[in-house]
Amino acid sequence: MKKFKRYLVTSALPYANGPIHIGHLAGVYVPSDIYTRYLRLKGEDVISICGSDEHGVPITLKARNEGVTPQEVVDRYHAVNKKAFEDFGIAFDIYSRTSNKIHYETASDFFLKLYNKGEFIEKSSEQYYDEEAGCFLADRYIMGTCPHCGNENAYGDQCEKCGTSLTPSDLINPHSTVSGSKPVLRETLHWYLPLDKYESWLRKWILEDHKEWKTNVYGQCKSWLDQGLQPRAVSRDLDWGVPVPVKNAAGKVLYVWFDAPIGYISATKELTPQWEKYWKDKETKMVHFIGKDNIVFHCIIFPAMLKAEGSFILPENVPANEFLNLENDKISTSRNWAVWLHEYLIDFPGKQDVLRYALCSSAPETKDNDFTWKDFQARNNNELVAILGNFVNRTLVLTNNYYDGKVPARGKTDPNDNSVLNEIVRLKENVEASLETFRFREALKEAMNLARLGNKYLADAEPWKVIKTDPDRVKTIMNIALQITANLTIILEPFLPFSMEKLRAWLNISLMKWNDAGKTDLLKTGHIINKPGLLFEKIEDTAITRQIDKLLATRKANEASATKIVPGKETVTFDDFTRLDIRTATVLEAEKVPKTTKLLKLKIDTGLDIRTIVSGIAEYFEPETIVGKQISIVANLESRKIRGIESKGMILMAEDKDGRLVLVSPADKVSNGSIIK
Ligand code: B3M
Ligand code: ZN
Repeated sequence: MKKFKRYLVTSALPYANGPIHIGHLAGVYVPSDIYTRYLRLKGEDVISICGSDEHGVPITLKARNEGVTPQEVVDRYHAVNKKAFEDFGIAFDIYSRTSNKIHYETASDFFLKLYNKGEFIEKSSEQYYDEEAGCFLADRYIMGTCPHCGNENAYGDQCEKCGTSLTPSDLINPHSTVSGSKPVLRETLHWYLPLDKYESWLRKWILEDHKEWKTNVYGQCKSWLDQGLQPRAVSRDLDWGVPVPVKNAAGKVLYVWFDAPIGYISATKELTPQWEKYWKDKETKMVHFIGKDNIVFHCIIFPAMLKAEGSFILPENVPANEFLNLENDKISTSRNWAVWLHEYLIDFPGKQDVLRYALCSSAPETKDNDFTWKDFQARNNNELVAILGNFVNRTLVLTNNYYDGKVPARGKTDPNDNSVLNEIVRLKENVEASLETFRFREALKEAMNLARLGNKYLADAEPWKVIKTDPDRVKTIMNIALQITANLTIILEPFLPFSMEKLRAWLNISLMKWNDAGKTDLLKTGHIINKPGLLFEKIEDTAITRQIDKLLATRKANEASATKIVPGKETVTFDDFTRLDIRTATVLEAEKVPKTTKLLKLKIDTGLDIRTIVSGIAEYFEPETIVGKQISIVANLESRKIRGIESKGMILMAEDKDGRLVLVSPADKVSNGSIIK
């Protein structure tokens, strides 16, 4: 493996238009934090970069919906998200933002450099324009009917009902969400990065030189490349963003996906005057932590930008994760189907590590994965409490009880002791190998195996029994248990930073180096430890039930708002209405139409005559229950043949929002043939 002089770790810049949830944490920020903490422990020169992505249409949309400025939106969520990361120990060296002056300068300069090198194609095209609001419309600002499923609320870029991706010209009856008016096509000038020019270089760089990338990442890149790359616009007609820094570009800003990754560079500049060594020296290993929806931007577009610019290094790896689901359902901000970090901390104060642990244990590393509250509880109770907490507690309590907290000397060791001591090194190496290859679940499992080892060692050695017969032997046992505990404070530190800080305080030691792990004399004989508290507490069923109930309530609320009332129809004249002959009638006979599931053949008394009507209500009524009922009919509807039966008129039904049909009957019995008016 190539040795690097320093590391630059970036984590996707979250949009500052909403709070952070567990999906973000599991997919991007917990892994990047584990990796960074590990490198810091190794004493590497590493910086971890993140910040708010404050541009893009979702932010302007949110601002518009709330009637505030985009700046107010991003100020709010930048503060909220910065705090959430701090609260969860996601230890970035900087959490910057793309509305900073330094970012505007950096992004403008980057664009200008490419512009001056002639790297862009300038091209006019027709785009939708809102004449009433006087602005071009981003795809998201246009709504209309989906040509595939008829959803009347499809967006210009996607129909969220059937999932089809669209362009605005696909929409039937497009309208602007800004003014409601019908948009018109207008000529507009934009700058395009000719990705096709970089295709063969990208093919080699990714498909040949980076075969080690995760298969989900490699596969997505391959499929993009195999489809062939097209020039891509890097500017937009919008009034929120970094202005395009050339003449004739009034009202145009850099496309958010052009400026956002440059945000990594601006943030590094803001962090350190030595930023260039992180970005321009080939001995820096740059790693981008992202979610799967960001792969193309980080593996294809941004590298092409960097390549075009010419002076920057490229990422060595892009360990993107898949998505985390919540209780078997896609996490969704709009449906409030998520566990929000700030809410978690209200319900589980001080339990940041439990969530970090649960999310890392079931991180969506190779495929989408599911977070469930039951699993969260089991991880806590069966692993953190029963294995790690139990082992540490026994070790520290017994040391305090037997030796007043003084580390006893290790005497002669037996073969089992020796194999336990050797195992510490082996496990440390396993954790390391997994971390280096971005297999964080596996790394955590191996790290926990050290606690498992300690727990089993104590359970087998039973010092609490042996103390009565062979107190010298117990000194050796406890010394070994203490060495394991000290090792845990190193190898679990990247995963459980809050708990390991506590544990170090109880052991009365400071943070050691990664390469101290594996040593079996981390605690010297005679070193005094403190009295321990509880590392983890059992999480009771009631706490879990409360969370599940909260989600059930969300689901109910969503279902209620999803079942919409059918929109009102066009106005009709009174004459139109009186042309319908609606009157009361009584069902005399009813039978199923053979070989159909929905149709009933009804004989009814209309007051005018006895006639047959075929009605599609068999799923809702048994024939015998409907006989004798008084109903309402449209008596003058043109007769139709249905399944060979002449049907004269129509029975009036109310269709409930769940699709259920109910007969419309007069409130009191009236004579058949009474006019309904
Ligand atoms: N803000 C997209 C996202 O949060 C975007 C990441 C930018 S990273 C340069 O999914
Ligand atoms: Zn659709």
